[in-house]
Amino acid sequence: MADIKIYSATVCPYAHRSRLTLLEKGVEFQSIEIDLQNKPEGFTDISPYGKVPAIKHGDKRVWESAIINEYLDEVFPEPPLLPPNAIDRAQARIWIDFANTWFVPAYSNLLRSPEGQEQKAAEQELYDRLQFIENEGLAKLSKDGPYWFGENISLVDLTFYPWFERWPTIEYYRGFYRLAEFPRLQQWRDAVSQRKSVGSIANPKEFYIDRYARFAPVAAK
Ligand SMILES: N[C@@H](CCC(=O)N[C@@H](CS)C(=O)NCC(=O)O)C(=O)O
Repeated sequence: MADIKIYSATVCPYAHRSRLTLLEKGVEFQSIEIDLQNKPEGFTDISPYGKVPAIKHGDKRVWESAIINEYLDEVFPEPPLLPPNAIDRAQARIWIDFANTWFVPAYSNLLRSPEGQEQKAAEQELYDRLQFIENEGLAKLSKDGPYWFGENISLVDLTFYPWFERWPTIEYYRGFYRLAEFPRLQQWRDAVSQRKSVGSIANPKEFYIDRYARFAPVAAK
């Protein structure tokens, strides 16, 4: 049995990515829920940045979700979650980087913007990112398959999906319903949501709406 422990928080989309990767690999693992408001003593011995996710594999430690996912893909090669050739793997890493440096900040900015010009700018920013995914990503790479790279699920799907499971937060708190304008993205989200791995740890939208209230400030009166 693989001796894997993942230090996680149910609310955290980054930890969600790495739990999905473990589930897709079919590896047995132990998930340890960390209370991020009250981290256990010594947590930085396991996760030097003090964040989730982090994993322990035997006595080895890995942290940072994107790095954890690539590590898991290397040490548990079946089923592979990166494409077989170098150019497609490069594309996959570009999209994982896009998720971290362009998409997630846009989602967070909108959630954190209660009103006014700042909120309008954040809406536009998120809209632009969705449009880029639709036209530059899914339209060019998915072909007729359900996933980012067509027929086979990959780390790119697992990297983005947690924010789409949390999408009701952006609708509820910011009235942003514009995902409806992107048919490929919606089909992609539906396909990924049907995965056994995803279903096995999915939370209802009420869970996220409740837990994300603290990240979505209301306008001052
Ligand atoms: N770049 C990190 C981000 C992880 C992250 O921000 N985790 C948050 C929870 S979603 C966390 O642990 N926050 C606790 C803290 O910063 O003290 C990754 O990809 O793993």
